[in-house]
Amino acid sequence: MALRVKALESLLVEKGLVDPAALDAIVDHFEHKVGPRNGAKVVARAWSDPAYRERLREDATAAIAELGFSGAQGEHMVAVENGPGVHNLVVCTLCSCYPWPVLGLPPVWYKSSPYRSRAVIDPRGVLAEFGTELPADTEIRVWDSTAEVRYLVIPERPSGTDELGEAELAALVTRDGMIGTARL
Ligand SMILES: [Co+2]
Repeated sequence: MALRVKALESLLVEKGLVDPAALDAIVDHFEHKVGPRNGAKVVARAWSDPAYRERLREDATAAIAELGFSGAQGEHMVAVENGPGVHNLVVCTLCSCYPWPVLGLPPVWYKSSPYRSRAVIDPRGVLAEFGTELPADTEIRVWDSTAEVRYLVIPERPSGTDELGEAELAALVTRDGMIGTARL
């Protein structure tokens, strides 16, 4: 696949249809500017500001847009909150729907057929394979993303972080924590 992509890119550049610098800029944009750091800021704000958390519950699309994150693949956002005894996991069983404005591009495994099918059939087993062992009495809620609705998991705020500011809190939030395959 990597070779095919490279061959296609070379051809497009050779024919003058794309500018390699523009391609680099697009990849950089999704990897570094639209990556999961955006979602981490949303989570950190939700942990720090109860009024924001309430707005996130009521209308996640609008609350996320307050921080400047909106656009394609993020038009209808729902925030799902982990808490004592509840863990949320996001999948797209049909394809690879994913909240681009807050998480960037999906990881390869998110698009794989084993993840897409097994996250629904055996979420606890899938989580264990990610190294996420949940207590037996924790309820696991699996959310199936669609072209209509995209989900962002709000992980539990780690203990011992009372003194941290938003930027420091955001640094603790991982991409997999916001998909739900990991805990923080
Ligand atoms: Co999909």
